[in-house]
Amino acid sequence: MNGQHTYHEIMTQPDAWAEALTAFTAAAPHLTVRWQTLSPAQVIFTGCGSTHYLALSAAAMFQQLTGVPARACPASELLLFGQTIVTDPAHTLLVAISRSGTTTETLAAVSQFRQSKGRGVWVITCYPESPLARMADMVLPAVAGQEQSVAQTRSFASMLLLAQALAAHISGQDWTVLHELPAYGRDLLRHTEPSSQQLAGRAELTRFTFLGSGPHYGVASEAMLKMTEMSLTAAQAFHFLEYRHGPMSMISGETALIGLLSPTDVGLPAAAHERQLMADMAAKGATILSLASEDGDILLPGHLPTWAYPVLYLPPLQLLAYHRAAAKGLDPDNPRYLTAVVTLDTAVF
Ligand code: F1P
Repeated sequence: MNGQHTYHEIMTQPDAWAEALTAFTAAAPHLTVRWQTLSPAQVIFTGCGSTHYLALSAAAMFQQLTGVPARACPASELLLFGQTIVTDPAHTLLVAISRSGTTTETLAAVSQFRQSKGRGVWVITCYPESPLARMADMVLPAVAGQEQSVAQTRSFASMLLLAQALAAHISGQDWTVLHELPAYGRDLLRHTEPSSQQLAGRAELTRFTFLGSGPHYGVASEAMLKMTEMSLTAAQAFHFLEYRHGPMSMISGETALIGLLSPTDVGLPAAAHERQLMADMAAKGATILSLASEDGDILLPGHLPTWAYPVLYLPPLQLLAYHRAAAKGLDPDNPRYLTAVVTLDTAVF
C-alpha cells in the first residue's frame, strides 16, 4: 500500500513524543549546569530542510523564553556564509538538529564551527550514536522518532518537543507540563483526520498556503514542506501579516489558506491580527482552515503555556499532506527525487 510507513509514523508519534520526554528527564538535571558553564552570548540553531524549519521554531522559542539572542539558519549557510551569521564563535552555542545525524552540510558546519573555537555544540537527533552526535558536547535523543519514510513526521515532532523542553527548562519553566501532550496528540490524530482528509481531497484546491508567526512560523514552513514533497502540490509559508504584502494577490477559489493561530490568552495583539487576516482572506474567496485553541476549525487544547503549543499543530497538517498525496495517487513514503539523507562531496567544503 502506498504511504504505509508515513501513515504509521504519523499515527504512532505520540508514543515517540513520550519517549523523547523520558530521555529529556534523564538529561535535564545536567542541563542547567552545562548552560551556566557555557553562558553563551548567542545561540545558533541549525539543520537542513525539515530540521532547518525546526531550528526556526526552536530559536524563536529559545530567545522568547531565555532572553538570550538566538537565531536559526540552514547548515549550508552557516558553512558557506558563516560570517553573516556568527560574530563571535567563542561566545556562541551551536545547536545542530538532524534526524539522521549524517547530513553532510550539518556535519561540515559543525566541524567548521569547532575549528573556529566555537563555545559549544549541542545536538538534537534521532540517532545518538551518529557522526553528528559524536561531535557534540551534549545530545538530546529522540530514538523512538526514527522512521523508514523519507519525509520527516514523527521524527520532526519528537525533536521539536525536545527543543520546546530545552527552551522551557533553561528558562526555569516547569517543562514537565509537556508530559500532557502525547494524550492531546492522540486526540488530535483521532478527531482531525476526517476534516484533513476531506480538505485534502478537494481537487479544485491547487495551492496550499500556511501562515504562522513567532515560534509557529517554522512549523508552518514544515507543513508547507510536507505538502510539497509528499503530494507535489504548490505550497508556500508566510508570517501572518506578511501575507497582506503581496502574496494575497494570488487568492482565488483554488487557494487553501491554513492558519496556525497564536493562542488568544497571552495578551499579545498578534492573536487578534491573525484572526482578522483569516476573515479578510475568506471574504476574498480563499478556503480557510484555522488551527487554534478555543476558536479554531481544528481545536487545540486550551490552558497550556504558549511554549507548549508548537508540536500540537503538526498531526493534522501531516495528515493533510498524507491524504493529499493519497488523493493524487502518489506514494508519500517515496517523494519524487528525494532521499532520506542528502550526502554531498565533502572535498568541496
Ligand atoms: C534532513 C532532510 C531534509 C529533507 C527531508 C529528509 O535530514 O534530509 O533535508 O528535507 O525531509 O531530511 P536530517 O539532517 O534531519 O537527517
